[in-house]
Amino acid sequence: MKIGMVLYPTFGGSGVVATELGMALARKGHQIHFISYSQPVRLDRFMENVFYHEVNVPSYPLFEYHPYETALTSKIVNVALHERLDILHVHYAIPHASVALLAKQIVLSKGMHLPIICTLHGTDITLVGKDSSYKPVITYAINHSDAVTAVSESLRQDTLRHFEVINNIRVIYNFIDTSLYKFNPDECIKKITSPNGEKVIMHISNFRPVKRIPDIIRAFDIIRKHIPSKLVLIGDGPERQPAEDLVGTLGISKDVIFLGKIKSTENILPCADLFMLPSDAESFGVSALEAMASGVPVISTNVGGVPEVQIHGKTGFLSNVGDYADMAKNAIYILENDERRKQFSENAKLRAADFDIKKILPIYENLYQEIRNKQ
Ligand code: GMT
Repeated sequence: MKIGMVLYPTFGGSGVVATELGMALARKGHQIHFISYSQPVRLDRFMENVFYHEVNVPSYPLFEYHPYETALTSKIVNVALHERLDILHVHYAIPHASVALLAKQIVLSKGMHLPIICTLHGTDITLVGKDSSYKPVITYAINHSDAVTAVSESLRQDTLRHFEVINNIRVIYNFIDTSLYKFNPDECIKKITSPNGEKVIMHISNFRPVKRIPDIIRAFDIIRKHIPSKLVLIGDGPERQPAEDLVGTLGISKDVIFLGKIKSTENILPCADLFMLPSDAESFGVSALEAMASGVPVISTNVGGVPEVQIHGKTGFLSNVGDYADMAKNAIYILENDERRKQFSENAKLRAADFDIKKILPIYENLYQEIRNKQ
């Protein structure tokens, strides 16, 4: 099949999932056309069956806001007609879902049918999408897409709660390629971060307020008083500077390492003894799943789709939002006993296998086939 894949190219989870999905489909022989405003971060090598189309937005002094949606629509139309796409799969509703519908209309006026699949990822519904500035458009786009998927049951429920949905929303869970997550002690950053055998607690995100980075730092401040440990923070975003300031105020700078953005995390995650994800909201939590696939237990909040992924008391622990003291207590419980940590690690790896790409990819392929056959 020839599939157009519209996505955000950045480090956000939706872009990562879309890129990995496209690359996995390409490996199976489908032709994938990624469409975005810059090269997706995970699309960093040549691959057979993979094509990338960049959206350029010409500027003009009249435009206070650049008309990205118009340029994206035109790009989709051109790619669809030129490449004869069978299907268009857009990731993250804003603005991709409504843009896709307009592109579909334009393509139809040229005599070609372009079925649209929209995957909802989280903040496009729970934070941004439900804002009245976007809601009517998102509602329309959800109801008029040929198929809509959500990355967890929790996100499906949130969508039904916040929007007047008359379309069917199917849950297709996020996935990872578990074969990538292999432990390689020779490359382990532990040698650098923890020369005296300190435990490594890790977090990876785009450092947005929703991730609650201060809770990680405050929990770590408790943990380090009981267990010699280091905190490794990976990623960048608006909350990084305030986080660095908090680390300074608490006087724990020598134990907290900010590594910035790292493209492929599969080599670094296995160096962690524990992963923390204390978010306010999280429709799925791909980073937690990546940690679990690396055999790293997860300390997280009990929000959104996270409890659909990690199992309380088995693969890690779930706490209430903001209860960093409880997170610290749970972290110490796992870290203080090597045998116990090993058991959590095994459980995490086993659970992650439920979300292996080999299980999820055929579900997407069946959906594409079903929607294509409907025309
Ligand atoms: O929250 C992020 O870090 C980025 C955001 C995105 O849209 O790129 O992530 C959302 O989609 C991911 C992939 O489906 C999910 O794993 C994240 O849980 C979800 N984030 C939130 O719901 C806050």
